[in-house]
Amino acid sequence: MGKVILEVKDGIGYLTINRPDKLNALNNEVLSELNTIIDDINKNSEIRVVIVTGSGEKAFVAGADIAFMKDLTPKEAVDFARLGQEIFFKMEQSEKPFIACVNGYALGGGFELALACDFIYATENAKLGFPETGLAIIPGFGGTQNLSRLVGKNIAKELIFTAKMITASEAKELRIVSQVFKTKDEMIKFAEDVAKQIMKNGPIAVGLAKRAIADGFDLTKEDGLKYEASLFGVAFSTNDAKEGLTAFLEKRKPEYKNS
Ligand code: DAK
Repeated sequence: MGKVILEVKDGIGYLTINRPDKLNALNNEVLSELNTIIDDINKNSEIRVVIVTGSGEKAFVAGADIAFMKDLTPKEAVDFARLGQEIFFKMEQSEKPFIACVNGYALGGGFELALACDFIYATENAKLGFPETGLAIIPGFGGTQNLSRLVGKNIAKELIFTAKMITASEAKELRIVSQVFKTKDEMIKFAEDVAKQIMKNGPIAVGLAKRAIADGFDLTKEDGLKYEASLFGVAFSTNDAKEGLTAFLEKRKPEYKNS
């Protein structure tokens, strides 16, 4: 069994980090498999939405693998960092939505994996945080950038400087997590319903909207609006847009072909 598993069912890709004996910690092997699987997901037109979770009940991902990192040479550390950043960036740039389902610990690189997804659900037993400063390192897979963009600089600094873990309900209050569930099964079921709702919509439009929000976020308002307008134009070059608008006027359900 691989360290990262991808199963595809009814348009949903179930991506599971599968190293439960080490709380799904990310070492080179996990990252390399994850890299290949993200490429596969991006190429696979059968997959419309991806649900990301960790194997077992205890952890989503308890961070980058500390045992693995401890003995890295500076060159190996750079390669490890580059690989992680590349993967997480690919997820953010993917046209498919990624939903993080956080079961248990999401720490360090695991929290960063969740933040690289488009939104986050969590179970009541989830604990999220950046323990890195306690290890005398800093988050390196985008955490300082993504968390501060999500919750603002002050809260991000408080969480990163203190290295404290927060509960799922505290994370919901901070709007890091959108919903909290009693069990992992309930959470996955909810994520599947949300995925089905997304899959009713134009696939290219969902991808363009993701891109408009992701890439537009760091632009000035004026440039963001120009960017949105250009992607709006791209949507109008698709058959699906013609189908969506026509179906509304003909009072029928649209049939999208991803073209
Ligand atoms: N790495 C390696 N092994 C880990 C691990 C981790 N992050 N987390 C857990 N494990 C292993 C434990 O060593 C243990 O293995 P055995 O001893 O059984 O062989 C097994 O998983 C079960 O864990 P525990 O026995 O510790 O379980 P507990 O319930 O007692 O505690 C815990 C759960 C999550 C509170 C505890 O395991 C823990 O504190 N884990 C470490 C959490 C952590 O500090 N995570 C952050 C890692 S640092 C960068 C890129 C990325 C990063 C930084 C820079 N660059 C690009 C520059 C990211 C850094 C991190 O993520």
